[in-house]
Amino acid sequence: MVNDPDTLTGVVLGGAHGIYDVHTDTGILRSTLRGKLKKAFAHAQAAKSLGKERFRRDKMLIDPTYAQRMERIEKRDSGEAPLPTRLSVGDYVKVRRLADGIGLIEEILPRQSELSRKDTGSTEKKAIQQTMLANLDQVVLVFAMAQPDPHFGLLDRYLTICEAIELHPLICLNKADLSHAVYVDEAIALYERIGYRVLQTSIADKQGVEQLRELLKEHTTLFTGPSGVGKSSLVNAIEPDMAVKTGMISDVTGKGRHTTTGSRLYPLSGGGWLADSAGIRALTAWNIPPEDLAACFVEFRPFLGQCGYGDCMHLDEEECAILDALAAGTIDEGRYRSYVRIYTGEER
Ligand SMILES: Nc1nc2c(ncn2[C@@H]2O[C@H](COP(=O)(O)OP(=O)(O)OP(=O)(O)O)[C@@H](O)[C@H]2O)c(=O)[nH]1
Ligand SMILES: [Mg+2]
Ligand SMILES: [Zn+2]
Repeated sequence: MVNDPDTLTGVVLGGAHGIYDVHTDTGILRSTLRGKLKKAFAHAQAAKSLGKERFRRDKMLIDPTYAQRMERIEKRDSGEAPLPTRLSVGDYVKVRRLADGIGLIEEILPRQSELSRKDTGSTEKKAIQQTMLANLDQVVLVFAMAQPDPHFGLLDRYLTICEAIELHPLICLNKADLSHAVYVDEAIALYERIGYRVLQTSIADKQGVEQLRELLKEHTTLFTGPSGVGKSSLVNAIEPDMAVKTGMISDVTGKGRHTTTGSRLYPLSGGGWLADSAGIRALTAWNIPPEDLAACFVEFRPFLGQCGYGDCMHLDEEECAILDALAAGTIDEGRYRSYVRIYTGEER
């Protein structure tokens, strides 16, 4: 089976109701999970008593791949272990090409990471983790240098989420062609000092666009940031054909573009994937437990464990190593304020 030329490795771009679009080297395959087809197989078995040949012929009229599919399933159905059936956008899969544009997902490959949303039901206890995106490994946090003026408190919020789920963040300050306030330059220096990569880009003069495109290669990246900062403009500059491509994918699924549930991935011509805005909801829905928050501020880390109290929350406790570092100017005041704001649950 490993050498079967019809078995390909692909990436799940999107899906709904048990039908998934899988991107492979030979195009997008509209695919079902093997488990789903098992049900169809059971249905076919039941139909046998009604006259197998007639059922087959009728079925063939509405689905030309039916006979082929059933044959393959019959062959494979003997004594194999069940496969995982929970599939997410971003999953790498083994998919069997059954016909032009049609596939069968046979195996889900191990995930490198997953971004899940805590679905809190009627009771807290029933909260379940729903995976929104698999294998996402990078987030580009886009802000404008001006118009609108950047709000670094919001950037800190995004950064802590990235740190909490170990997603690599890139800070992108767009509209570098516009004149901007001094505090923006100070912030750039600060974020670079604490270890973040800060890109300055502009659509107007294409500054930093090539650099950004390079950084997206071979990654699965989510773009996020406030409205009007130029996220769409950046994506279009990086991938001019993106709009065309998304249109094509919509045709394959036969669905409109305004899907409200689930995320979608878009292939980048340079290699790698871009996650769409549904992933953003998953990201911002993330709640960091208060006791984990300080460690999500990267520059706080060297001081953690050095406070007088083991359970120090670094708010007004005595012998607090974080407050000492703040007083000494080692920790930036604005960043500390962000810590307090997020800790106390203040809106921005
Ligand atoms: N001067 C300047 N304007 C830009 C730049 N990038 C984008 N813009 C403009 O900023 C406005 C907003 O850009 P969008 O790409 O729609 O912003 P967005 O982040 O996708 O906004 P939402 O979709 O609302 O979240 C548009 O008028 C763009 O032309 C830039 O680098 N420099
Ligand atoms: Mg946009
Ligand atoms: Zn402390």
